[in-house]
Amino acid sequence: MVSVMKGKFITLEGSEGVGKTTNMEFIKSCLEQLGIESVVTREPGGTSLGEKIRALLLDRDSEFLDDYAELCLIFAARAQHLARVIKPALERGVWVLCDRFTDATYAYQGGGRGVADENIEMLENMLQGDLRPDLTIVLDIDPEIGLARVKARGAFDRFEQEQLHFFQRVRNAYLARAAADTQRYRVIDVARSLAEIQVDLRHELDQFVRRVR
Ligand code: T5A
Repeated sequence: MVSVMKGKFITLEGSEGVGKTTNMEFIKSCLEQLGIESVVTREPGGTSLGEKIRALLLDRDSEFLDDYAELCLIFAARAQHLARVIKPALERGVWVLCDRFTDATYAYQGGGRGVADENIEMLENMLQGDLRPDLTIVLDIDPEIGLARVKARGAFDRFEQEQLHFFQRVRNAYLARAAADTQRYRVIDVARSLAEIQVDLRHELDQFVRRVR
């Protein structure tokens, strides 16, 4: 169900190195040009507690994390993020641009680790009620290319150390979710130049704004 908040909730998703960070400020500036105030945030993270949890989750030297411990840490960070940042902004009429949200949990913990979707859904319903993103943009690329981009940037974190087939499952999970709900999701091929990608991003944002205004 689409949120009934005053602001709109846009999430940016995709496997590793798809360019979420690179494109987030561009999205914010497109909205600004349309006279829309927005706040940029990320998951895991977005609050002081969430950033501490993020550090635990990404630390490649941390002890082996049980799949359900990982899942619960992610949702603990999300609960705090929803209560302190996302819902207050939406209630004020400010749009929220979030670098990853619950789709990442379905893709990484569900598709990647094999946690059953029903278990993720249970936590999603418990913590979010009927709040879902209004628009989810999935940046899509062959994980081999995405990982090469990340590698060129520096050392891998705990997730990035996974094998290629893990990221193929992550990608497939994103694409399956997008195919099942063409109203909410837009998939953009990012195996292209930034200029080409941003033409598509701009187009999708213009269409979305026209639809919801
Ligand atoms: N996670 C998260 C879960 O498992 N479950 C969950 O529920 C949630 C919320 C951290 C990790 O947490 C996991 C998934 C993640 O592994 P993150 O920080 O969002 O989440 O993870 P990353 O995907 O690792 O973020 P990155 O910062 O590494 O990737 P980005 O932001 O997608 O990519 P970006 O913009 O940094 O670009 C990567 C490199 O590619 C270049 C950039 O300059 C940069 O060097 N680049 C391009 N190069 C050529 N052509 C283009 N078009 C390019 N676009 C970008």
